[in-house]
Amino acid sequence: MNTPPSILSALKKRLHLQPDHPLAITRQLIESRFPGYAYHNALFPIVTTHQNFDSLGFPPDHPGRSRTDTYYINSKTVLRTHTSAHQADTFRANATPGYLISADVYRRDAVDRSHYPVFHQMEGAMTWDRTTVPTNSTLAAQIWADVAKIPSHDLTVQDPNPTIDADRNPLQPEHAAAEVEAVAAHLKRSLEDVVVAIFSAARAATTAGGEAPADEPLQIRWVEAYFPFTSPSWELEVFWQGEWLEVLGCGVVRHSILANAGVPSRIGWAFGLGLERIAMLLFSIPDIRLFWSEDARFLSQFSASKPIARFARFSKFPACFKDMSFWLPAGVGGNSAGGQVGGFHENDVMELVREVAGDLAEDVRLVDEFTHPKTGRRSCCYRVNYRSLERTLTNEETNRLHEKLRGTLVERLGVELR
Ligand code: FA5
Ligand code: MG
Repeated sequence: MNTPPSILSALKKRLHLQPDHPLAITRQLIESRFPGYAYHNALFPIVTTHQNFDSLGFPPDHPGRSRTDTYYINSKTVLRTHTSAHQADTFRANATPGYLISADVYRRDAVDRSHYPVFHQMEGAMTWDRTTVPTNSTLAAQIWADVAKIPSHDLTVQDPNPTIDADRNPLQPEHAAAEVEAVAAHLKRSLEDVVVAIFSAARAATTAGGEAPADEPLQIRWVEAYFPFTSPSWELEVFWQGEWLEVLGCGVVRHSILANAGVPSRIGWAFGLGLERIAMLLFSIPDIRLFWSEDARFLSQFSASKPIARFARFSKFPACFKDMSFWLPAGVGGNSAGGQVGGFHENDVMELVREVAGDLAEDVRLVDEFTHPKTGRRSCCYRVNYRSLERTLTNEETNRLHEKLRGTLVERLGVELR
């Protein structure tokens, strides 16, 4: 068990189901682009390691399984790290060819404006039955006919790679290239339709607070990706606030997953998107922590029954940067950002910051690390940016938080402060 109470208390929130919450509005807008699909929005967040990893073909030594990345309840039970944990069961039920699953997911991860340890994903999937094709047609032709039913758009999409690449993005041995080309086209067109719908709603959004509208032209691109449960696979990125922001991963479902789920004759696609990331684009919400705000100045700005309005920021409160430098315990080799060497992992620092400072920590960054030339010991320096979204923090308050954090690092990670 490595799940702190602050995380367990999020289980009952289910923000994606709270009426008028921006995540619920975003979910409903996306659902409206997938008519005829089944929507599952209340699946229980505690799943087995089999559901979350094995059923999807994660190898036994995959880093995603480690205690530094995943919240365990016990050795065989975790807080789901993605909505894909429900793929196998939903394919097995085989109730409708298409489905969407929206849910809260949990990950030990970085602390910054677009990462939070509890967030929400929407999974989508669509499959076709290869045994029910009329004799005068082919499955690929049938799928292309379905592609033609997706509303068209005139957006420029960067998609430079071939659908199939023998090394980087291989065809599965059970599939024919023509089928996969059609499935990939249906997948990409369906998701481009979502992004276009989100952006037209964002463009049309009224500006309540005099905030300058973010009217950069919409730019999106498909990049090759890897997931154990799809091949070929892609990620979709959107250009947002000067950077490419990854909004979803997707691909052609592995045949073995459908076969193990008792539907070996089906072929199709799946995707998993970050609802916060999409909602931030839709409403111009600048920081992922805001979704957890219970402040009426936040919540009252959203209504499912009114047109989309751009979020008007409360005044921006000052940031307060504080550094903490420490020696790793003797014998622990070192740290590279995001990695684990010996017994130390950066996510342990991230989590202690969340535990001590909660949502008052905006962002945590490794700013320096070095190895002492004589002793071989490693030193790290992390910079914490303290900022409240709701008020100005006093000096005493940030000092107290930072001192508490330093003490907690010593106590829990055995580091030596410098
Ligand atoms: C997955 O979780 C795959 N299950 C997606 C998938 C489904 C692929 C079906 C193929 C088929 P990934 O770890 O990249 O992939 O997460 C998916 C999306 O969740 C990301 O693109 C991002 O939008 C969002 N996301 C990931 N981590 C965080 C986080 N810490 N905070 C907020 N959003 C996040
Ligand atoms: Mg990803």
